[in-house]
Amino acid sequence: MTHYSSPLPPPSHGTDARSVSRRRFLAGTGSVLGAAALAGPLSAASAQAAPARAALVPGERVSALVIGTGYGGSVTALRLARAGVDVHMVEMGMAWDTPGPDGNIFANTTRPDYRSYWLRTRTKQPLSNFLGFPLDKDVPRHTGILDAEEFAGITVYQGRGVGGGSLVNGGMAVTPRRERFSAVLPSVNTEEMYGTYYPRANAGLGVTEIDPLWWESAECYQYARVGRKHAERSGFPFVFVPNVYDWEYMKREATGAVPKSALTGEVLYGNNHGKKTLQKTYLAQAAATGRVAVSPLHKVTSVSPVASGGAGYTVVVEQLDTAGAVIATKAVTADRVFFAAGSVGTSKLLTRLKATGALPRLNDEIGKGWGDNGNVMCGRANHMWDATGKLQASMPTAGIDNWDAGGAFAEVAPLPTGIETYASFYLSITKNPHRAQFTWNAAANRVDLDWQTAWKQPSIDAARTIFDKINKKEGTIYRTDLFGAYKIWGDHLTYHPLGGAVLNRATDNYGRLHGHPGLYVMDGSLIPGNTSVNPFVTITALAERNIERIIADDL
Ligand code: FAE
Repeated sequence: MTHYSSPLPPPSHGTDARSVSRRRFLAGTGSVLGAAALAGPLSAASAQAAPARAALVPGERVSALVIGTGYGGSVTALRLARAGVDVHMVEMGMAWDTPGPDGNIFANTTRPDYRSYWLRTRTKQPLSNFLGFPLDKDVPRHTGILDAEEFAGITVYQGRGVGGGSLVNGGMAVTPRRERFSAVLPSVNTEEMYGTYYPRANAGLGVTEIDPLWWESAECYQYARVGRKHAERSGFPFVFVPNVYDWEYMKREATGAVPKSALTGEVLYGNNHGKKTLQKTYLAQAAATGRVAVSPLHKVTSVSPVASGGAGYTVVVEQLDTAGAVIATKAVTADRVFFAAGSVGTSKLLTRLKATGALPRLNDEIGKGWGDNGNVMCGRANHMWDATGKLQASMPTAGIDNWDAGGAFAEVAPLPTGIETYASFYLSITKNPHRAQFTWNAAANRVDLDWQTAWKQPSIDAARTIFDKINKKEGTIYRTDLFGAYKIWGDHLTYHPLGGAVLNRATDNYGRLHGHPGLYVMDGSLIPGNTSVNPFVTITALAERNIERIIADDL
């Protein structure tokens, strides 16, 4: 029982010392976080609002223009503002601060509607089928929250709106194991990251660990306990991971004291309560400085040096209506521009701006080094005595770590359908060596990505090192009904796009773009394709590191 008093979940039956130490590497971000770090300056922000909406005025001059309001953009805005710089954030998605006709801001995962997808007329659900039936349905075209952006060989899911990916993601806030970090970002000082920037990021994001006692008995985590039992019976280390969900709120959801969010399956199309998105953390703090404004439904289409040869950049921005039509085109001047449009958004912009001559001095690394973080999904069909539960919390809390032996870290994911499925569902992050490149397709007037579906095979092989063994041990089989008819692997997608403007290649070692002083990259495009775990804590920590240096040296 002594383990219960530690901040880490208790060891379970069959856990050896080795797996306890492995468990600590993820759950043990506690040692990185530390209580002191969590009590840091951002932790009290949760109830505050995101920065005030303020549509850009054509012709205006701004000191710092930040493209995108996800993790990289939010860190950048806050730190610049605290350093006394006025910041304008430009976000192509909506503000997500106004309830719809049902009284909720966000749609439920099981009932997608006009709010759910970015400019699609039919949903494109990551898990497309169930028991042989297709799940997708028609929806009105709207600037909804989840973009399923299709390239030739892969669909890339991304959040759209003020808060970026934090609006739609699972909240899993994972610091990579320290000894794996140099493979992720070889030019970055590990000491500094683990001593300063990871703790700062975890504090800023409001990362905490679930109460292990509650987890052991909560109905909504039965699926995760089944996941643990099967992992450990096959000898795999099972690790708890921190999250940004408010666990006290979840406990109250379970008792019926407050409106349900995670416990009614909300995640992919937004959480109405409980999740500490960037709107409640970094962006709320940025708003509190009084120096940050945000223009939602504004999409940056061009950045180029000012024509007169003077200082700064001309930024062209299209204002959209909620049907996606351009209702105004505005040009403003910015002293500095911070690209934080996400790995795909930033890479697409820079690839096009270099190829079309708007930013001719960008180097040849632009568009390169893109990866899918090795994402691959699968389900297993359990025996009738291993029910995973009708009620499944949408926030994952744990994973199976077979990275060293098999190149896979598998998140034990929820399948919050509201019915008993007897299925265990997993999103694996794998060591996939393939890297794709963005290129400008002048004939089609678009940016292409040369990822090939067949490149997922190393990810499938890595995931199989876990699930073939578990299936053999348990006498179970893979589900073949979740991604199409008789299709085992969800190998057509990623939730974790990374790379395209890689640190110390397309930029210097702090995100300054080569060739054009005053332009910076601050988001997931800096990370070369894989983080070994879920990426947003690393994106946040890297942005914290880079902006500190940029403020000290450039401003
Ligand atoms: P991101 O958060 O994508 O923000 C970029 C922003 O820029 C977006 O709001 C865009 O709308 C906006 N934008 C793009 N282009 C333009 C333009 N031209 N003009 C104006 N605005 C623009 O970038 N990660 C984890 O660590 N844990 C998880 O549990 C997890 N679960 C996920 C679940 C789902 C369904 C998805 C889709 C992602 C998940 N992720 C998770 C990934 C995580 O959300 C992602 O790595 C970060 O959001 C990326 O952060 P960035 O700052 O790079």
